[in-house]
Amino acid sequence: MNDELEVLIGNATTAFAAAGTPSDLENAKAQFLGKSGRITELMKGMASLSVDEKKSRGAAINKAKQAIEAALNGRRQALADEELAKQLKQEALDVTLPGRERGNGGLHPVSLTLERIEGIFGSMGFDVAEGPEIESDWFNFTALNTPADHPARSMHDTFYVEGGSAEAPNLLRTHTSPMQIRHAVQHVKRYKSVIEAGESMPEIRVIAPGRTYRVDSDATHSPMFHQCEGLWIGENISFKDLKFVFTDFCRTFFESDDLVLRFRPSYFPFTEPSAEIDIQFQAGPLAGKWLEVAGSGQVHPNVVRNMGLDPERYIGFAFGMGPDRLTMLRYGVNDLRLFFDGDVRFLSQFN
Ligand code: 2NM
Repeated sequence: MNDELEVLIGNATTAFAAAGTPSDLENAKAQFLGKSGRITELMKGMASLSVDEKKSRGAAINKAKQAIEAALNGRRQALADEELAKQLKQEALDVTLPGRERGNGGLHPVSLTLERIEGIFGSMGFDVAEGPEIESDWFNFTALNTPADHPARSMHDTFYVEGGSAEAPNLLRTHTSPMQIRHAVQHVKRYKSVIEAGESMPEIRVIAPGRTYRVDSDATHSPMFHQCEGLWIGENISFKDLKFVFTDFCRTFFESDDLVLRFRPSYFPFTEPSAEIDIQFQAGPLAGKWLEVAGSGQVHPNVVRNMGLDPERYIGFAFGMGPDRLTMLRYGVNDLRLFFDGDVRFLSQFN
């Protein structure tokens, strides 16, 4: 092979090496192996040669062409290898990295409070009654001696829903006391024969925790909130039992043996007499302040009658408290809405 062809091979190899991408390489190829490339030109240049000269010249050009093709293929492979290596590096997966843990989850702070309440009252012999959140006018208001002109009955305060009658539409319960009426009625039905025989019925001792609804929304009120009401009915259950039970509950719930309670006269349609219950911590950030935690009272004779019992024989007390507010007091949370925003950064702090 002559020098001219050696130089051509050298030039092609250099041009291919300079091509950084497959398309650059294809352009460089056209200069040497294309229709009007250097090899084609050399082939055309053989026209004037003799047969013998054509033979040896043709063989030499062919050899050069093969060498250039080999250089081209070598460079193609090198570029492909580079591209693959780059891609592998980019998509590298470190299988030794720790996995993303799903976490264990946990109970909502208000659920923790409800569990606490149920545990404490359970230890005092209270049943837990749960029931419908859509209530009838009878169970939510009428059976609870709530008069027609009571503000709780207004559209402004209560979410009315479809169902019931035009005069007494169904509603989202505004408290859990209707569940206590339901529970008491069931209890009375179960012990019907005992009662009719004039014997003593087992006492009704129940708490009713759950979701309740009122038209109200600010930092301390949510349209959906929780309530837990308590009821104890027997033949000789008095205000002193209420004071003992509720004092014991508060001291256990807040883990504070020197907690002081105050029963302040009040009014509820379903109790007479009625009292607001305030607590006072003797230590800690809330020490000395009177904090309202519940309403209470001796169950009104009309309500006892609506439970199917004779108010001359059966008597007792009831109370109602807000587990949301108890949770705020116990953990020092100052905005009720945090409980219902569903922000895991807040909720995960309680587990
Ligand atoms: C309260 C305050 C006072 C109450 C009354 C009854 C029932 F069913 F016996 F009539 N349940 N809960 C009651 C009494 C609730 O909440 C502030």
